[in-house]
Amino acid sequence: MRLTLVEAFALLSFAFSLSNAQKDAPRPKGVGPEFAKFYKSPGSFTCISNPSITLDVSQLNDDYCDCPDGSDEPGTSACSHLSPLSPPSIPHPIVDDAAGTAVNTTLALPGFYCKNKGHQPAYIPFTAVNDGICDYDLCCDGSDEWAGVGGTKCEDRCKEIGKEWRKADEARQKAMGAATKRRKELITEAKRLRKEVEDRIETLKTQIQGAELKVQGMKKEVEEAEKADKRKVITAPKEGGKLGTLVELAKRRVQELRDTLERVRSERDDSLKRMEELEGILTTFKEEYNPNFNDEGVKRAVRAWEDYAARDKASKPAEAQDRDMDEILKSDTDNGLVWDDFTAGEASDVDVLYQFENYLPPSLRDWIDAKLRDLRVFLVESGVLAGGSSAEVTESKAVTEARSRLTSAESELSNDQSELSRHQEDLTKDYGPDEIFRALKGQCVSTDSGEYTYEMCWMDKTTQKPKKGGAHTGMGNFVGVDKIVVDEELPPDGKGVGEGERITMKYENGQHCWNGPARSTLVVMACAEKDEIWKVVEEEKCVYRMEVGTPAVCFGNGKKDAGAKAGSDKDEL
Ligand code: MAN
Repeated sequence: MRLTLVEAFALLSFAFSLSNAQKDAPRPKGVGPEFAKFYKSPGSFTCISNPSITLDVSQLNDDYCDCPDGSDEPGTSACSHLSPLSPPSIPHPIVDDAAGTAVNTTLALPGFYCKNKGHQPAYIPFTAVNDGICDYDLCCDGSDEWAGVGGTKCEDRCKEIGKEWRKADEARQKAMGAATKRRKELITEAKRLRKEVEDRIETLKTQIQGAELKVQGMKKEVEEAEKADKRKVITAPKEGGKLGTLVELAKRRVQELRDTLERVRSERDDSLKRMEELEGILTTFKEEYNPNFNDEGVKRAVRAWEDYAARDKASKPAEAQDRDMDEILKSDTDNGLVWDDFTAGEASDVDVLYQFENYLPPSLRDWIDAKLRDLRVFLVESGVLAGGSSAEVTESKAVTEARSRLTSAESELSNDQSELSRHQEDLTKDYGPDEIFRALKGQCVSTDSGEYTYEMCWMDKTTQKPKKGGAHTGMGNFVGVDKIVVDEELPPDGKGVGEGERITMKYENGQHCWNGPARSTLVVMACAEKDEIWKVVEEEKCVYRMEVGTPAVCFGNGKKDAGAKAGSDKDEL
């Protein structure tokens, strides 16, 4: 569609005049800009939540409540008896006589709108309109007392209040910035800690696989050592017994022979060296003597040497012989002969002789062995035999050592397994939003209150210590993270939990209270620049509530829920 220049101009002028008319139409007293659209139709007004009811414009703000939702009295307290919009905003239906339909009695408007020029606009409850009190905290321009009831005059204080508020707001913003930064740092730290746990889990899994194999190996070693024990039959003499003495003698004799062999070999090697030296001298002598000197003695000596040299040379010791000798000269242990296995902690000679199953074929021996063990256990359990027999006591050193290696491998494995399940469980724990409390876990904050110093350790415990001295009283151990909705007046310094949903930590099962329950603490948190306990109250006997500020719960939007009222000068972080 193409417009002519004149048509376009005409349309533009219409739109301009319309928008100007809308902009210019004065809003009735007490109406906020977001509700202005309901008050535009000239001459009449339709109740906002009850479109079936239309009133004459003169009925607006005439101090008489015509609309069931109070929307005809935005600037007076005439409808202030109706339920406020929020909170609570649960409608209370009643039957509208005229229409016969259900209507609700909840106010359509949030309150009387104070423009508060120079500060922030705000809604004040209708009950406060023209009540003779200047409510500067919400209505700094004093417009809520427009009727001057009883001569009340509220001057406009928005300029100074606004200035002060902006100054405080700047500080709040700064603090909020610092708190948000701190929260980010905590989240980074929490992530790092989580990663550490995850990595440790991976390491432990590998470690456990290795430890399991080790345990299996050690079990085999114990079995082998036990089998070797059984194979020893008579070779297990007791020190001091006949066989033990024999073992001692054999051990000593073997050592003597080894020492002698070593000495003889070294003497042999020395003699061979001397002989080689002499033979060298004589060879030189024979080559260098002068046969022209007719010295019979020399000639005889040379001949004798030639005869000697012509004879079979004394053969050098064969290398193989030397190797054998090296083997013999090795220590007994290196030769696989562990004397201790035959002496220390062994059964008496008689015991060994009576271990008759050792003389039997292996299959029968194992069967009898099992039966005998069962019988022994039965006799010990029935009190016929005393516990701990020579069979146990006389276990070989090799078995004892293998068993102790197995025990320590098993305990290493079980330590790793319990550490693994501890870490796996930790990953499923509730550490709050972004797992932030991981970063704070174990850290503590304390404050003095009344006769006590109170301490709260994140995800750990709460305690109470008398200032005069004396022992700590446990006020509970950490149970879990939770949430509650609170609705509390915020102190002027903002150090309180305020209004809205708040994260909590429960601490239970503290020290038992005389004539009361086990002590418990509910920690309610709100956003603050640093961790601090604001308030401790003993709500009931031994049931405590701590209000705690921490950047861990600063979610960037500030505690809007706590200071959502427009223009509230109680906005906190
Ligand atoms: C101590 C403190 C108090 C508590 C009483 C109960 O004095 O723990 O908080 O109320 O014991 O006997």
